[in-house]
Formats: sequence, structure tokens, C-alpha cells
Amino acid sequence: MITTATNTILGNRKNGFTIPTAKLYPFQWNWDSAFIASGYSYFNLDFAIQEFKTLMKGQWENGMIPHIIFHSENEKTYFPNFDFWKSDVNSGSPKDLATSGISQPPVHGFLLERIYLQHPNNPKLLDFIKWIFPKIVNSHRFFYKYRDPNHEGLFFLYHPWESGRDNSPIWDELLENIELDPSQIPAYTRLDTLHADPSERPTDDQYDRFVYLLELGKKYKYDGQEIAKESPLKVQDSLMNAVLIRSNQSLIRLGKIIGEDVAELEEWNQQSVKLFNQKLWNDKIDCFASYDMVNEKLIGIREIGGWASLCAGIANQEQAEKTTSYLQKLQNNNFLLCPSFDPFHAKFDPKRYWRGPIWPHMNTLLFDGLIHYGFNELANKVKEDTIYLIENKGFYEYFEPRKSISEKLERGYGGNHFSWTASSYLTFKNI
Ligand code: 9WN
Repeated sequence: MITTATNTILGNRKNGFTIPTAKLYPFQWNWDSAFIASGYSYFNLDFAIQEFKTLMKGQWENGMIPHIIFHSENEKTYFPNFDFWKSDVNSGSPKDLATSGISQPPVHGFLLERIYLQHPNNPKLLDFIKWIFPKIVNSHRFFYKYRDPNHEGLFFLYHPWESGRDNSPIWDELLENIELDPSQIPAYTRLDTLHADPSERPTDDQYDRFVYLLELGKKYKYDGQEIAKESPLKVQDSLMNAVLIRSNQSLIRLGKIIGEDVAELEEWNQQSVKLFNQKLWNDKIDCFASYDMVNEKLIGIREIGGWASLCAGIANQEQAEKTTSYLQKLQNNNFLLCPSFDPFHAKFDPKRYWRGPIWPHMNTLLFDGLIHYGFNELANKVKEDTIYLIENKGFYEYFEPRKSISEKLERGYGGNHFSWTASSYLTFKNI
């Protein structure tokens, strides 16, 4: 199975970068690549380094690492493609490379440290860390400078694709409140439903709203400060801010090792940790939640982003216990761990993308958080369930969380031969 995992990743490797899976996602994706690099580090450190280096070719002058890097203009199986995003409306986008105009969860510092911890004395890796360190710091600066209008230390997203949890019910209310004017949405054709079962993907109505928000970004040349003034969706996402904090902490440790000044990172981090705890803990549901800046309220929904926020180590022990007791309840009720969305909520949809299924890379983050707080048994359950699913259903994008149903299925959901699923498998086999 280890060989199948490495072959799955290698099978998706192109010229110095790795796609998530053929046809459905034929380009380089931001946070996928960081998880993929972490997977490579178990069998080919050079490829891990190369993956990050190629990703950084897409970085914008303002520091943003875009969520997609279109290394080729010949791949036609994905929408929205490079010609739809038109990244060149922003003069700071790369001159010779088309990208998208939004970002994704900043897991790079965090996963770079994970790689470092496996190869602590490798001179080539240390040289690489010196090279990439200021670039990752700059990507954090982007969030603090352009996505934090009130200087709170928490940044906002305006497009659900930035969260990496595209159609999670946490966005529903805000998306539904958008008054769609058909004249503001250019004609487009979805291609994802040709490569994955439509019942496992977001709905057409959600896609219209995703496209509307994309157009809003384009209208303002993807400048977060301007977008903030008009966007009907502005959320301080729990997971994104948690991984920013986790990556800050990793960069502070790595920076000290390579002799870099970390004062700015420490300052950002202190402010972020303080506000994360003050603002994003929702005691009505006993877990971290995302904050809706438009309606000025915490979103009262339990989902994997809030649970996996434990990986930042910001929660106190009581908060961690409250979060994990809910996960324990899911396990006691015959759910495999960990569903991406609360199975006891009316909107739970075990097959549809981020509305229920289990995502292996999210389980690596959750595992990390559970271990941090000493919940070793539950952490091992998350690990065992992930390994069970991958070994029995294949290297799919996401998986059925209801145990009784899962037992009857031969495959997972979404795309197959998935790179970060293989990478997560290697992670779990090595920790
Ligand atoms: C949009 C590539 C990406 C992941 C996201 C996942 C999905 C894209 C899509 O695939 O999103 O970015 O078209 O559905 O939600 O987390 O990075 O694997």
C-alpha cells in the first residue's frame, strides 16, 4: 500500500509540481502542494523541495500565494480556468504565469516544519528553508495587510474556495443572501461534474454564487481592501486563522534555527492568538467557529474547521475537552472519524463534498491537535479510520462517514488517485 501511495503521488507529478488528480484538478493547487510536499518528504526530499519552489513561482508581489497556479494553458478540463480568472488585472501578479486571484489556508510554514523535523540535519533542506522563509513570511504579511481591515490579527476571506472547504454549510446563509443579478454573472459551463458524480459535488446554484464572488474579486483587481467594502461575504474563518497561527509558530522556531529575525512574526502571532481565543470560541456549541463580519456574529455550526483548529494549540484544556467530547459522541454513534460536518445537524449530507464526508488531510491536522492536548486514544482512532478507509476504498478525495454504510461501499467519493490522500496515508504510516 505504501508503494501504491508513492506511485499515486508520482503519477500526478508533472514538470516540477504535482496536480491533485488528473482531469478534475489538472493544475497546481496551493494547500494541496504543501501537503503533497510533506508526503514526498517520506521518500524523496528533492521532490518535496521542488514542489514548494514551483508553487512559489506563482506568488504575487503583495505576498499572496494564489490558490491555483496554471502552469499550462493547454489543460481544458477545469472551470474556472486561467482565462476566466484573468490574474493579470492585478499588476503584481506574475508576468509569465497565470494564476487564480484568491488564496488558500496558509499551511506552508506548518508543513515545512513537519518536513524539517524529519530531516533536521540536512544541509540542502536548511539552505532551502533559508530561501523560502522570507517568501512564506511575506504570504502571512499579505493576510495581515490586505485582509485585516480593523487590524485585529484575524484575517477575512471573501470566497469560500479560499477556505478549502468550498460548500460547507457555514457559507450557506451568506451565499443565499447574495441577490444574484444574472447580468453580473458571465456565461460559463461547469466541468467538474463531468469528472465526478454530481451528487458528490456542490450544486449549480452554489456555483453561480462562487462565480459571482470571483467576478467581484476581478472587478477590484483582487485587492482585498477594496473587496472588503463591497463583499456580501466576509468571514474570519476558524481553520484559516488557526493554521496561520500554527504556521507563525513554526516559522518562529525555524527562523531561530536559521538565524532570521522573528520579531514581526512574534508580534503578529501574539495579537492573533489573543483575538482568536476571545472572538472565535463559541460557547453555544462548545467549539471554535468562524465569524461572519457582515452580520457581526459567530456562525453557530460545528464542522471540521473548528475541530481541526485544535492544531494551533490555542485552546485551553477545558475548551479542548469540550471539543473532543463531541468527537467522542460521534464515534459512540457509529461515525468514522472525522466527518467534515456535524452529523446531528439538519444540513449534514454524508456524500456531498464538505457537507459531511471525511477528508484525509483534515484528519492529519485534527490528529496533530488531539495529540497536542493528550487525547491520544481519540487521535489514534482518527488515524486508524483514515488508514482503514484508504486501504479498503482506495485513494479517493473524500469518504463516507457512516460506518454502517461505509462497510457496504467499495470506493470513496469525488476524485480518485488523489495526491493529498496518498500523502496523508504516508503521514499516518510514519507518525
Ligand atoms: C476549488 C484541489 C481543491 C482543494 C479544495 C477542494 C477543491 C476546488 C474545486 O479541490 O476545491 O479550489 O474546484 O472544487 O475543496 O480544498 O484544494 O484538491
